[in-house]
Amino acid sequence: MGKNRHKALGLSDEKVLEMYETMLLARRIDERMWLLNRAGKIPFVISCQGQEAAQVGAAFALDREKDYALPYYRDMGVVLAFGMTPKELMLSAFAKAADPNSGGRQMPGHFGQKSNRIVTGSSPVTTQVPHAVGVALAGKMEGKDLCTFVTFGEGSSNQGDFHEGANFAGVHKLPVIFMCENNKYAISVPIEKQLACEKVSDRAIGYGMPGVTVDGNDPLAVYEAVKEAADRGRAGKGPTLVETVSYRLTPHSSDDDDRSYRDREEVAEAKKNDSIITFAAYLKENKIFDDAKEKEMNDRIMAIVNEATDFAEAAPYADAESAMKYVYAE
Ligand SMILES: Cc1ncc(C[n+]2csc(CCOP(=O)(O)OP(=O)(O)O)c2C)c(N)n1
Ligand SMILES: [Mg+2]
Repeated sequence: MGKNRHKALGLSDEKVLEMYETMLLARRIDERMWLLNRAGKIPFVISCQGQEAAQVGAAFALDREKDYALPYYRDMGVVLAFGMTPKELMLSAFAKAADPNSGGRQMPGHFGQKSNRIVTGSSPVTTQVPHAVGVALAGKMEGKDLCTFVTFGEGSSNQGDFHEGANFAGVHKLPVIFMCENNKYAISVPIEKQLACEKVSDRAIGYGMPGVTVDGNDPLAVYEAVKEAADRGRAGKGPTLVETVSYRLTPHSSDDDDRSYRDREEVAEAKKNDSIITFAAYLKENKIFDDAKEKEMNDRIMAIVNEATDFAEAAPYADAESAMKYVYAE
């Protein structure tokens, strides 16, 4: 992945190690959730696996004190970087009362946390896109120096919400970063049956914004593209479309069996580009990481994952009497 590329981007050794640690934390929490699901302890998992580099690289390029994130269901890397904790994510997986996302009412992956400016989303895919445009418009009207960062899958880029939101943001030059996490599948539908154009980023020209496609397995490439998009947004130059290309390493969700629509060889081939392996190799190549530090990091993360699991499993459910809370005005 090259020599000291992070330094050329203004990223310190500590920063890129923190990036890697956030990616690895997301991966380990996700893996634990699959085990819990298969053990019958949690009902549902929808994975970030294969997209951690894109998610964390992008989040690190934003102002995490000011900017708003409107993530989609795979974005565990984004929400961890924005300040959601492993315990909070596990509370959501176990649908416990203290889950900050929805008090255990929504499916996991419906991220939302006001204190960290993570805007809650809805289950129909892409509804978060016009929301992000609206938040950016409000910020502009109130003279606030903020960008909104919204993500969605490549399948979801066919929804009207994407096109309507992108057009409005382009016309009004709003500081929105549209990031499409292209993982080559929309459930069982492969990319070539989803889009007639070559790249999702080709769509940007229709809305008067730049569109770039970057390697979604390379957190530094994603960092660079999103940083440029954020600078553009803050300078009043309007939105950008960033497409990150990687591969969905798991089935669509814990309720899907991907053996019915893709070859095992294809998945094995994609695993060779897994950013958890390739970015560790980059850090080692640049002498800021080694096998001992890797083991120490992994052990530290596993202790956090174990603690979060036990904490959430023991936490109380919401009272049945509270089921109607937040549904009707009180
Ligand atoms: C409007 C709408 N249509 C269909 C669905 C069912 N659905 C959930 S995820 C998904 C696939 C989305 O694929 P993509 O946008 O590529 O995201 P990925 O899951 O691959 O990250 C579909 C069809 C939905 N949630 N909302
Ligand atoms: Mg997809």
